[in-house]
Amino acid sequence: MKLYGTSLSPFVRKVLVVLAEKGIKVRHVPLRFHDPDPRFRAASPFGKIPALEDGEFRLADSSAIIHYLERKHPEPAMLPAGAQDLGRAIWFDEFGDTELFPLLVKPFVQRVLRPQLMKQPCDEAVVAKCMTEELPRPFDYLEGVIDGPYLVGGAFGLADISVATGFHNLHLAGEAVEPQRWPRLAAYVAAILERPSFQAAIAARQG
Ligand SMILES: N[C@@H](CCC(=O)N[C@@H](CS)C(=O)NCC(=O)O)C(=O)O
Repeated sequence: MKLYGTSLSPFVRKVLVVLAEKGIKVRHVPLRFHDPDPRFRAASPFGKIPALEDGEFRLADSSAIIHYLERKHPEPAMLPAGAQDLGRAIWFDEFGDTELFPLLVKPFVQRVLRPQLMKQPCDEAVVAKCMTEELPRPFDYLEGVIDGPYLVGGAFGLADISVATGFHNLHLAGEAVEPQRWPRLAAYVAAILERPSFQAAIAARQG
């Protein structure tokens, strides 16, 4: 099994965490999005990362890949069994991918990607607006729904992975959740990112 994509991507990190939790051996190819590698492009029609190759089978998209892995390697489960818990886990996955990620990545793009990869200056106004005006709304939401170590069904799973993954990029940009304002969220994120599977995914090759 081969996984394409640098571990700097929060979406690639989601899959790396699931692979580590399930103990699945993988060959990690840490390329960047839009890499011309033909095998990668065959697995990811739009050049996005992550993409998976499992024998002749190819699949793109972190959530699609995780659902595939869950069926193929059910233990330990990353998705809950009950209807309501499953619905909520899929909600948090979607929330992480579409509401949280575009905001958490902004400071990372400005402070890390622009100077290092694009050779462009950081726009600190974008970072300040994100931290003071844009992120507080999803942070308030999360502060209100966190009532234990895990988001859904009393067990670690996809919901936690999708919500927590982008916070590592926020940290790489030198920002973090203010513990005085969002104490539950700050403690939750710290504990999830400390898991061995997350630490292994963070340490995986960046390319
Ligand atoms: N929904 C996709 C999103 C993947 C994605 O947008 N990855 C970024 C890197 S973090 C990418 O490849 N961007 C290139 C592009 O948008 O064309 C997933 O969950 O895998």
